[in-house]
Amino acid sequence: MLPRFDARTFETITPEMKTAFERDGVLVLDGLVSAEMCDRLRARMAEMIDGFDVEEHRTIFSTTGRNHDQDAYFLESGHETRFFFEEEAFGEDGELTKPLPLAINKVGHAMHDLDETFGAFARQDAFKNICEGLGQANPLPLQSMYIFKQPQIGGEVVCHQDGTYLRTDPETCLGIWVALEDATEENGCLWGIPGGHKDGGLRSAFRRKPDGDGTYFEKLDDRPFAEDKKVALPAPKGTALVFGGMFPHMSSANRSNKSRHAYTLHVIDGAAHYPADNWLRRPDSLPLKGF
Ligand SMILES: O=C(O)CCC(=O)C(=O)O
Repeated sequence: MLPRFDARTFETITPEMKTAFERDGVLVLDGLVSAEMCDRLRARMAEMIDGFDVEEHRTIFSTTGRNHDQDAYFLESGHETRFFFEEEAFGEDGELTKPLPLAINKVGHAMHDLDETFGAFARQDAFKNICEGLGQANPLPLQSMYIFKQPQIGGEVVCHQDGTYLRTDPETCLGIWVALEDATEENGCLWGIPGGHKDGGLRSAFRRKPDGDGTYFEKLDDRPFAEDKKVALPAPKGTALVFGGMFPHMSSANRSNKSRHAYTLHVIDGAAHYPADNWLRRPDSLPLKGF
């Protein structure tokens, strides 16, 4: 059983929290975010979906397999607000099988720098104190995702390390994942491998091609993750799970009738080097900014 910390009155990372984080690779902070803040973010996302143009999106994703437009839609999402669908959201006729708000898999990846409500949520003092308390000298929110894990069609997220996608040298990435509604084994909560962050290094790197146009995975270590050691990380609404870039984690498909909305913020240390072959590149017009 992983320790759970009552974080309703959280101010700073305690020595006990730091010990647990270093040992397990993950920190469970119950009640870190108030129900009101969770609801405010959900309401704002509902408004953003209302303003989303499905037709424009359909044009980009109209052909089977990835094409240049799809790659660009994803690559630009590092400095935009982009909408990605659940794989099972479209029928064979190419039409949505669910109403739009129940068809989107996630929205990412720069809302924390583009939208006032998301910015206020992402830059709450508690998150800054977590990053500093866990050793970051100059925490920089890099990307964020609103993840829906929709009822019945919410897709599986296979076991991965966030350092695969967001690399710094040395490794400094921190993920702060917040349950915006109860996340249980039934509706696809996160799972993780306690201590797995120390089991060898990064398994793979997701890189931008040198010409900037497209991405590829590079295998760095063939050993599989020790998935037999994974544990469920159920998270009541308002709980935050904090994990580093080496922590192997995953979530299963959601076949239940309940959604599992979550918001995750990834923060790097500006004191570390950010290699140019990361997929996420910010243009000069939207530089990273601290808390
Ligand atoms: O919410 C999920 O199911 C996956 C989230 C995740 O892998 C992450 O935030 O790094």
